[in-house]
Amino acid sequence: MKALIFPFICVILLCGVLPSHAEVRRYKFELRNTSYSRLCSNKTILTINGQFPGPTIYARKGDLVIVDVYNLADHNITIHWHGVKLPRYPWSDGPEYVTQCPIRPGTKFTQRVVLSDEEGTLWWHAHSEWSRATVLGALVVLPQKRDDYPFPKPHAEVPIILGEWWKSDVQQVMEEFLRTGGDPNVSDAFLINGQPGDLYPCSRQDTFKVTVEYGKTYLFRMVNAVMNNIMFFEIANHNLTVVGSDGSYTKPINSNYITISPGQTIDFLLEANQNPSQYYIAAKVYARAGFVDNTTTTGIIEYAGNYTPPSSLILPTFPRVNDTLASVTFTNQLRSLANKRYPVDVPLNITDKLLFAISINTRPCPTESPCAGPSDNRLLASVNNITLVLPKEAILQAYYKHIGGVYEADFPDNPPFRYNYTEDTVPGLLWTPENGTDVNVLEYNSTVELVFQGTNIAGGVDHPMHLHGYSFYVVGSGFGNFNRSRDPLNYNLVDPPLMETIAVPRNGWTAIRFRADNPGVWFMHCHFERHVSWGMGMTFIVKNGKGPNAKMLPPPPDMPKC
Ligand SMILES: *[C@@H]1O[C@H](CO)[C@@H](O)[C@H](O)[C@H]1NC(C)=O
Ligand SMILES: *[C@@H]1O[C@H](CO)[C@@H](O)[C@H](O)[C@H]1NC(C)=O
Ligand SMILES: *[C@@H]1O[C@H](CO)[C@@H](O)[C@H](O)[C@H]1NC(C)=O
Ligand SMILES: *[C@@H]1O[C@H](CO)[C@@H](O)[C@H](O)[C@H]1NC(C)=O
Ligand SMILES: *[C@@H]1O[C@H](CO)[C@@H](O)[C@H](O)[C@H]1NC(C)=O
Ligand SMILES: *[C@@H]1O[C@H](CO)[C@@H](O)[C@H](O)[C@H]1NC(C)=O
Ligand SMILES: *[C@@H]1O[C@H](CO)[C@@H](O)[C@H](O)[C@H]1NC(C)=O
Ligand SMILES: *[C@@H]1O[C@H](CO)[C@@H](O)[C@H](O)[C@H]1NC(C)=O
Ligand SMILES: *[C@@H]1O[C@H](CO)[C@@H](O)[C@H](O)[C@H]1NC(C)=O
Ligand SMILES: *[C@@H]1O[C@H](CO)[C@@H](O)[C@H](O)[C@H]1NC(C)=O
Ligand SMILES: *[C@@H]1O[C@H](CO)[C@@H](O)[C@H](O)[C@H]1NC(C)=O
Ligand SMILES: *[C@@H]1O[C@H](CO)[C@@H](O)[C@H](O)[C@H]1NC(C)=O
Ligand SMILES: [Cu+2]
Repeated sequence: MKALIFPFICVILLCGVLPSHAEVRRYKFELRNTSYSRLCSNKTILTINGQFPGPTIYARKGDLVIVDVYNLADHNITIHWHGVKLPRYPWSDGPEYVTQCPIRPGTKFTQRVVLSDEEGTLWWHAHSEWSRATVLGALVVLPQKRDDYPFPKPHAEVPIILGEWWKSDVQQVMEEFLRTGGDPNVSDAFLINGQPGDLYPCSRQDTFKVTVEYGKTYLFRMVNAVMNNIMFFEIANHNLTVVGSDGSYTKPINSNYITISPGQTIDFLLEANQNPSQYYIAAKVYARAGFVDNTTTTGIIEYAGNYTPPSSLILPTFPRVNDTLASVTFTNQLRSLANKRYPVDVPLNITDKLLFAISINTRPCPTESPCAGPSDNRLLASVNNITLVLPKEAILQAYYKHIGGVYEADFPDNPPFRYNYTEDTVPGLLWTPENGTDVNVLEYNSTVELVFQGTNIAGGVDHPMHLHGYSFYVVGSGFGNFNRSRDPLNYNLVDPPLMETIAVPRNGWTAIRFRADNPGVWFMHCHFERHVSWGMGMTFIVKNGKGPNAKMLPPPPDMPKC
């Protein structure tokens, strides 16, 4: 899809926010019911402009992207610009009932996607129930015109979007597990750029293929848009050089596999340096709990030139499905460039020290309802023992217009009760959380250290935690319980990676730091869709600071209403 591009002239609302080199790019998104055939069966899915994956948005660093979102389907929708900070402008951020009411069928919302320091690969996706399964696409932020990449210019760029497919309607999959209290049905396939690949039925002829020339280097921009799984990714016979993640460059990492969390993006270089032939690109799950789709999605790298194609392609050897060490080892290698051109700015003087315990929980089922969770309980999730219940009004509107009764401003800085979070068997008295719509209020410019502490309530799993409105430095991580006197001594304050999604290891912890200099209302949640549906999320309100450039901008006139 072609965007309309025009130079930036101080448009309504955003004067003074955008740099003078910025361009304005305008896209039209139409949400529609679209018929798609995968795995030998047809179904209707929600798409943007009939495309799956949806259209890629291209922009340069600092541009303003305006997207006119028309809802032509019969389902509520919101769109989130994943990894875009939207300085002082949370109105476009998208999470349903946190920053906005849904765009209802037959209505339109014009979203202003204000880019600032992001550079690299980001993405956009629906942020309403489970519709992000099919409503998503890449958002590529190129360097400014006068700038180069901090690595040799690639011959071409290849988007790779990992996805997940259910033969059933995803809305029904969601409604069913929320009704029964159990786990959602396991998906039927993983996808590379919308295609399951050779190893699934009725899929071979549409397998994603990319042609490469021997001796050339390619930039792959990979997004993990999978709903419920961290993925391992490999290309047979080739090593990969990771150069970026989450819209920020990294020191190069040479590796034969990648671990990528849902929500995360990874940019890597591929040098076409093997015998001209065809090779599998492949992805499969990393997971510690059972009940996972253990299948492998594939695409193909096809060297240009004359050769006899192999009769069958060899799959790369993956780490074992439950190989936590392989998963964590890859993620722990990520480092910022931290040089003169790309400096780091890690907060050193911390004003707010937060510890958030993130748990899967259970609650006894009322006798009358079906109950598919463990021992007659339903599954839930929580942050600091609070299961998020979304309000009927958006929190941002309530905050801006001082409407009471929508949320409470008392989200705790620490778990309400200290216990051995990662104990083999956490006492049953601790398993059932409280309901709440609570926000944690941060002063403008406060410097925050947030430690995510995984717990072993109802079984420990990894949690890919995502913060809206900010990137954060990942300064430390480990297994077991975070120790405030010992663990900070091992922090990386020199070149920590700048991320917006980070997988907290199973029964472990991860420490992040950021400066609260983006006033607004910002969601923070696990990017496993089943976990956020169970309530693993909370909201930060960052107050306005002094001076005109430290205050939230006013809402646009067409903000959807509840
Ligand atoms: C799917 O729909 C197409 C077009 O309507 C039709 O040709 C095809 O036979 C259908 N496939 C299945 C498996 O139902
Ligand atoms: C869209 O698809 C859903 C699911 O198949 C169906 O229930 C609904 O009636 C369709 N709506 C329209 C407007 O076609
Ligand atoms: C989920 O799986 C169960 C068992 O295979 C099946 O009976 C049910 O119809 C599935 N639900 C959906 C929404 O596909
Ligand atoms: C990949 O890297 C490993 C070590 O980093 C090296 O041993 C191996 O030979 C490399 N493989 C290729 C195909 O370059
Ligand atoms: C997953 O599949 C691999 C082969 O691809 C097999 O070796 C392994 O045992 C399977 N694991 C589970 C948990 O089913
Ligand atoms: C991983 O799974 C294999 C069998 O598939 C099992 O032998 C092994 O103990 C598991 N590893 C861990 C760390 O659970
Ligand atoms: C740390 O921040 C506090 C609060 O902003 C300030 O009072 C203090 O002077 C700072 N300390 C250093 C060493 O910068
Ligand atoms: C917490 O539980 C783990 C696992 O059972 C155990 O290894 C550890 O020693 C316990 N920690 C404390 C402080 O009791
Ligand atoms: C969570 O809150 C409930 C209700 O107050 C309490 O019973 C439970 O023990 C708490 N759990 C934890 C881990 O704090
Ligand atoms: C918590 O909220 C859910 C969803 O709104 C509701 O169904 C449930 O009854 C509430 N539970 C308690 C204990 O208040
Ligand atoms: C925020 O803190 C930074 C670093 O201490 C300082 O340079 C800046 O002036 C502060 N901004 C405001 C608006 O207080
Ligand atoms: C769509 O959103 C409106 C506004 O919040 C709400 O009243 C309505 O119940 C939603 N519809 C569905 C089907 O969730
Ligand atoms: Cu989670």
